[in-house]
Amino acid sequence: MYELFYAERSAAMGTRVILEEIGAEYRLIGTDIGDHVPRAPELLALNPNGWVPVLVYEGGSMHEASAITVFLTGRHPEAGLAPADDDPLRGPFLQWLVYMSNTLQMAYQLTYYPWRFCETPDHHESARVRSCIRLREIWGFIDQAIGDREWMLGERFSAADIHLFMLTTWLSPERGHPTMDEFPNAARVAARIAERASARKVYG
Ligand SMILES: N[C@@H](CCC(=O)N[C@@H](CS)C(=O)NCC(=O)O)C(=O)O
Repeated sequence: MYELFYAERSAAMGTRVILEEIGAEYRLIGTDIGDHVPRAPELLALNPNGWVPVLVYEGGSMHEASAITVFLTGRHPEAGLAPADDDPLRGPFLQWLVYMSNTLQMAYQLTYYPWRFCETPDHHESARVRSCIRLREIWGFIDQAIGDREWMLGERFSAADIHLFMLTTWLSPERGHPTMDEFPNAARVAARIAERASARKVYG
């Protein structure tokens, strides 16, 4: 039985979709990650950064959504969510997971939490504007890489597609983010994930 520190609209929803795809037993631990809200001591004990997802498994715990995905898909290979180590698609699988977490998610962080990156509030607007441009660039790179292929890995569906879908749900027009209409290839992949029973259960 897994436990997942969880909040709506967060990266933890993507982890939950993966748990659903695997068919694993899990329990959600709802936690408040609102701006400037003190974090639950139980969350801070496992992730002093105070963010979700945090996955608790027998004998341990971990944070970082992409790492959790590699961990879970490796533990449950029968779910077919990740290419095996000797599959040539393993490289692109890891590449996209890391790219989404260290590049795409960072651009989102800058728009959602500008005070973490700016010395003074008068720089927040500049950070917001620049990070919206950055979001457009990064989604553009992803869209181009997908091209007319079915999934991020070409013909093979993987947990990377679930991450992509999860990250489309963070786009916020009121923050001036681009919309998925600008990235039809990525939008196509996301739409196919949205149809899956796992995603409907979590996001429905
Ligand atoms: N690098 C982390 C970031 C996760 C993250 O950004 N979580 C957000 C919700 S989507 C969060 O908990 N934000 C609250 C905070 O950063 O204080 C990961 O990939 O798991």
